[in-house]
Amino acid sequence: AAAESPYERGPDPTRSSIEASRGPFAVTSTSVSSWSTPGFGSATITYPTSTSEGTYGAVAISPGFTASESTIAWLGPRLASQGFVVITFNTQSRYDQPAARGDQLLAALDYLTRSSSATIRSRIDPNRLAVIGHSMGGGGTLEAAKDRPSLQATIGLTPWNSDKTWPEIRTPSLVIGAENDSVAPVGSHSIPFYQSIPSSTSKAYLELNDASHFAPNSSNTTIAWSTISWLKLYVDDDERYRQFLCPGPQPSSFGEVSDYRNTCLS
Ligand code: 9J3
Ligand code: ZN
Repeated sequence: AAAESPYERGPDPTRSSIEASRGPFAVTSTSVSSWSTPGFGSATITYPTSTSEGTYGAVAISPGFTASESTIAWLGPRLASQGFVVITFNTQSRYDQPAARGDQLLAALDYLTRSSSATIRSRIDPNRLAVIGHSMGGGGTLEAAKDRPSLQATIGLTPWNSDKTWPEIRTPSLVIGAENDSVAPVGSHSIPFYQSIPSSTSKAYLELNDASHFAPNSSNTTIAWSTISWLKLYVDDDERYRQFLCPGPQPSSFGEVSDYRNTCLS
């Protein structure tokens, strides 16, 4: 086999392991009040208890317009139990626009790597960071990657942004749209975002069949397996997960996915 990434964590994945409600790592969570989080609101940090495999990549997750952390909280333990340190947060204002959400995603990562407890900092590799967001938070992931190209992955969940063109993006980006989204219709949001990212940047577009704008606000197996695989492949350079993304799901009108596109660069 090709040389393995030094950042591989956990056992060899299977379809059932990436779809499971929890991964192989036991996790714990800690709350952070808005008084102690510079540049974003109150937050929850969820991380693997084990240190026996070394450090983990870290992921910040923003909710959407008018929404609270609770709407994306399910992703904290879902992703952390696969071997990531995850911070889910409330934005400073529920009305913050995508650019402000992008800044807050970066502030949350900076908090994790510089100001969180020694227990948490010791688990994080500060060079392997990613951002996820729902709706305007998903639009914020593109803003964050434009501002900080050293990010290793972005994932937009039914992302919304008034800026439709992202030729600046150099960070591997997964765009997850919802077929029946009437708030951020895929034809004017997710698909143009995907298409405008350069073909030299690793990118994928996954469309949730028959789903609405709010599909990412509760546990969703398709979002989970694709997000886990994207983070593993690009944050951990873990090639064991490429099998789930390339060629990826075959769209079916009766299945979980109604469209899937991936440049599948090596
Ligand atoms: O974060 C979102 O759900 C964005 C969609 C939205 O309400 O945009 C209207 C300005
Ligand atoms: Zn459909």
